[in-house]
Amino acid sequence: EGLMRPHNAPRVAYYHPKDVGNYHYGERHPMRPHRMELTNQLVLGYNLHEKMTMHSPRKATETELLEFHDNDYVDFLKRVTPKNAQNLTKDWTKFNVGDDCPIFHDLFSFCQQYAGASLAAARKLSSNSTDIAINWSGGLHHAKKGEASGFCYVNDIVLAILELLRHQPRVLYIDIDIHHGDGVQEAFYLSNRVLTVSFHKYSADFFPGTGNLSEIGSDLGKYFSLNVPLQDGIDDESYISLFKSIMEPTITTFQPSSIVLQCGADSLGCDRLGTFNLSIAAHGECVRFIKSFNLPLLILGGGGYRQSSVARCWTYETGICLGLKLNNSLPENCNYKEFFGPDYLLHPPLTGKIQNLNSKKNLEKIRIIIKEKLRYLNG
Ligand code: V1S
Ligand code: CA
Ligand code: ZN
Repeated sequence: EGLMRPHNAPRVAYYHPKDVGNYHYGERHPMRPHRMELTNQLVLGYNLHEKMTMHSPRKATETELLEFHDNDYVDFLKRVTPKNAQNLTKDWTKFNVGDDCPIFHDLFSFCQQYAGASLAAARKLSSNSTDIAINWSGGLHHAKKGEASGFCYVNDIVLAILELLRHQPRVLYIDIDIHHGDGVQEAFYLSNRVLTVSFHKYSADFFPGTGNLSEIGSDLGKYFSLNVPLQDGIDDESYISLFKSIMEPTITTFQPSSIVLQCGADSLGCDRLGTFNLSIAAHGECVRFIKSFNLPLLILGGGGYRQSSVARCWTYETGICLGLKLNNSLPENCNYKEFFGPDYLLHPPLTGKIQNLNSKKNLEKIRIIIKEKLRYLNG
């Protein structure tokens, strides 16, 4: 237990699978698990480990993965190696592995590690042994029941939500990764016990191409999927104001028993795949706002393709969870400090902004349409 936890500060449990930073998707691939190691070192550099409980979770078991995933898919992930992959080319199409989701060394262990961490975090919340649980290696929101998608193999978010639903009536899922949280939306599309909300860039040629305003859920789940489609270049002020004005009534109306927040950092400015202009301060403000509802909270990672920005963002957000104000100058003694030059600041000024294609009028239209949908939630 943290030695110096202020009376009003929440209990925070931090899950970092040992070795998760040592996996490699491949030289050309934008996803770098090493960013988790950078994040962890920055968290340690700021001494945040003294103020929360630190956990090295065990790997998820096959049985645990099968709570959501198909047997033949889990079996494939378990068996496939870079060496035998060539003999299994028929399965490549079926399970959607290839360029986006490559077969790399120890792939199955990687999946078990990040999923094991999200499951352990969910169990900690379920047993009311913590107020906030964090797993920056999780948040892989595109994985489907029977196939990989968009750098994601197993869906740790769906598994964690299923674990929460064993003890709780309603879970709210919020996704601020720049990509649509399609795998989580699809898993709970027919359910009124999980409300999913994704903020994302939406256009036909931007991955995964789903997440239109008109996707609202079906059957019992009708109105329990919300989508906030945005265009390039959205700035801090419009994003924060839209986020708050949608999430406040969503939480008040849905009354979740817990919240899962996917904090994909590819919505930050200067991301290698993303095209928004958010600062780390604005990204973090979304976390601060959700935390202010004082509900059991599971915080997950996700995308994020500039390693130094990802580590800064998730360290800052770990500080927000703890209710701490972190010094803008990075700690003196910190491994990998050379990654954070030339400024060595937690909040370096944004350079090279992208033109904001979201008009005030269009954002207002989105806000109104979503608020209208919320009116149907209580029948
Ligand atoms: N945008 C993008 C992008 N870049 C790549 C990529 C680039 C180089 C490689 F060696 C391998 C892959 N793939 C994509 C996207 C997938 C984005 C996934 C985001 C994941 C997340 O942040 O939301 C959560 C962790 N894929 C595509 O755009 C699909 C293609 C259509 C184009 C790229 N090729 C490689 C596959 C087909
Ligand atoms: Ca999203
Ligand atoms: Zn993403």
